[in-house]
Amino acid sequence: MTDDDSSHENATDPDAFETATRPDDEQSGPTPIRTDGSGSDDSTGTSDGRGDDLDEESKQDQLDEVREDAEGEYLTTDHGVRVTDTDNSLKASERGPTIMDDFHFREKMTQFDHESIPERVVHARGTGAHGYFQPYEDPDLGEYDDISEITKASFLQDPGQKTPVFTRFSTVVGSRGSADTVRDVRGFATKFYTEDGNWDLVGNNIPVFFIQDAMEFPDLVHAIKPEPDDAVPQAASAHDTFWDFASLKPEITHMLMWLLSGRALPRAYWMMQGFGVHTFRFVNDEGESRFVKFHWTPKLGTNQLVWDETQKIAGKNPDFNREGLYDIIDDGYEPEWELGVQIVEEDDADQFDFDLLDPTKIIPETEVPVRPIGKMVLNERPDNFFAEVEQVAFHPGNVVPGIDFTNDPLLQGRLFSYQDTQLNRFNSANWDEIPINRPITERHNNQRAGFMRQEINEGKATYKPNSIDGDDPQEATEEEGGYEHYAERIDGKKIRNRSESFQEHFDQARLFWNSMTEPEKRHIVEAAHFELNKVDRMEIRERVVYDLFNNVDHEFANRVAKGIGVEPPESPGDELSEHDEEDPSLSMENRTEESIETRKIAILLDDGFEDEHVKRLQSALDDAGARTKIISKVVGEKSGTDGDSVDADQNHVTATSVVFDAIVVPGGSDSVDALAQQGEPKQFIEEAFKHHKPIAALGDGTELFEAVDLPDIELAADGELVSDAGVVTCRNDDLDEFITAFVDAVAAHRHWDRDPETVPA
Ligand code: HDD
Repeated sequence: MTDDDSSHENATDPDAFETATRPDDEQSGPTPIRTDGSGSDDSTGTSDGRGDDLDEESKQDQLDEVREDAEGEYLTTDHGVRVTDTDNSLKASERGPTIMDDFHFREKMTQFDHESIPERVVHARGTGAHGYFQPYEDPDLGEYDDISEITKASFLQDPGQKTPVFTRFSTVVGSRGSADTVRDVRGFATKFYTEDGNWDLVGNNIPVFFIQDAMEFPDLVHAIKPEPDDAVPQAASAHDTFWDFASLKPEITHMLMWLLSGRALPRAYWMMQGFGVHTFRFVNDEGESRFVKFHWTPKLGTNQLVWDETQKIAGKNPDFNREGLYDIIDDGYEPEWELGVQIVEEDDADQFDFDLLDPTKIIPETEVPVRPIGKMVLNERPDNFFAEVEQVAFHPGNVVPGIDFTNDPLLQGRLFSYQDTQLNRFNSANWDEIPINRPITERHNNQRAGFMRQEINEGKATYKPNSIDGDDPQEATEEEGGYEHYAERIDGKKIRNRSESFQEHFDQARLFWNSMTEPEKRHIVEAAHFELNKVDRMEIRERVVYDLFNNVDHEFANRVAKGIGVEPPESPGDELSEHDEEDPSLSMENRTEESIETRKIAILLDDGFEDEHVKRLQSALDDAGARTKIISKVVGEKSGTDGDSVDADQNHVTATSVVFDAIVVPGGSDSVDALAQQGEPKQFIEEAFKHHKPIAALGDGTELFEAVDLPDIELAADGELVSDAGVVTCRNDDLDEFITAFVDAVAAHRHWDRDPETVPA
């Protein structure tokens, strides 16, 4: 509660803003915050200007003012002079030297020489899209009736209002040109262009972090980036310096468990969760604060790739996740996430056996449920990658009234680092004027100079107080939308150390391990084998097993040790707490969804396929929102047994099983015979099987499955449909039954109940 409660009394009353006036001058008060970017002198603006005229398109309308379309236009210099020839430099005689008069050459070359900016020191590789956020009509807030009871953030109040957003997804470690499918954390950063200014939720797809204090961030990043002497390896944690650092930092253990799991190999950006990671504060207009954790939950489930597959995709299509996002938006699908919050009363903060300010800890959902409060939809790709995705600049310090910080020492350090890093990237404090970073709300202050200043501020006085310009721009009161920091009481001595409450490091790592299914545990163990076998120094491998993993789970430590040449520890670690708690929300297997929307399905065929099979499959899968591609030896027209034809979209030179979610082989003896003569279709099937993907065959297509190695799988005999561990085969004419079984298998995403160990693909 702030000292002056009365200062909050009008904050939820929209009319309060309409009548908000400067304290000393009833008549000439500042125009209330506007949202249409059209200037403060528009007295026809609706009501208080705080939302009535803000909608999904507001940011796009603003960007339209700077969009440029060259269609049908003349080529000009940067200064607007039309150009007659852009291929030949101006020379003194036909074979003579280029001369200084050639302003077009100099300009073209200078622009080119300067067209790269420093890549982000972390999260360099990414992609982004526009969309909107919309609060839910009736969020399930548990004991609270209304969201205004917990936060005054105005963009969260009205279910009728859509707030424009721009979201950038990224990997962390790799350079700008590195592959998308590496084992890494994914960044999940959203800029909300709210009526109260920009809020940046700069999170990750993993809810905890490696370290507890921002002071350690440069060390962490130096350790995980390519090693300094040879700049190897690119975009990978599997090397000595990272594991050396990790082995000496027990607080990293919880994060390692997530990093070694399928979470670090998301199938798609729209199939991963997002987390604000830190505990933040919600503040209501009574000035009351509650702790909050932010969660993004994807509508299509949280799904992963498998390791062998990711490595192959990195070669076949290094842009897999980037391109995938734009492909589905182009296809008309609008990826969606639910925003949820975990809310903890200030008085309850001490009830947990960990510190809410420790970013290596989650609040288990078994203890505090996630309350859904709204949704985000991404529906528009950028027009220009550089202008939008590269130049978007996030900053956790960008908050709006109703959202505040806590003393999490990692968050506190971030509040400095992001502003600083943007100065390095843009070489100017005016990076906030770049169109993608500008708020929709108006900006008025006395910062009016610096490199690349865009705005032209009128007036003489660039200081406060001033009498020359009527002391404008004015400070706002809290009721007028001014940001008031939560008045947290702080008592204590200045001290450089780590709180006692931050000292327990293994309980939640164990909770994570306990909550995994056996296939998920196997994934973690195999990932640890890969990572640690890449570490040359044996003492580092030993420290990871003995000092970290053996304090999580003894059996886990043993399984890892056996695969990396380390003597398995005889007894559990000294710091192991043998709790057997689980949290089902941690397992990705509990987070798949029924829908097959956006899944990519390959139909393998050749001339002589069963027309009916292909027609029915294409229309059923299309109706369910999946995307099908026909793959054949040669692209172009393929004819069916009944005289119909289809066009093969891709051949085996460019198509590979790893970029598909599922595979189906229709019947038709000529088609199946042709496929059986080729190596690639068989490799397609075996590889998809090895990666636990749904595969299906109809009629004669089943014979192709018989010709490959699918260990312990039952295939359909005459007149049957068999669905065994995601392998669906059918030898009867009931196409409906087959399609239902196949769609179910695709919805399950991956089938872990197979043993593909012996399959060589
Ligand atoms: Fe950070 C970028 C997420 C800790 C310093 N961070 C960056 C991005 C994301 C995160 C998603 C990319 C934003 C974009 O797409 O442009 N960072 C996190 C999360 C953290 C975290 C979830 C822990 C909870 N970061 C963190 C710390 C520091 C930084 C402790 C330094 C004290 N992060 C940066 C940075 C970056 C950045 C160096 C690089 C590019 C940028 O900021 O804009 O300032």
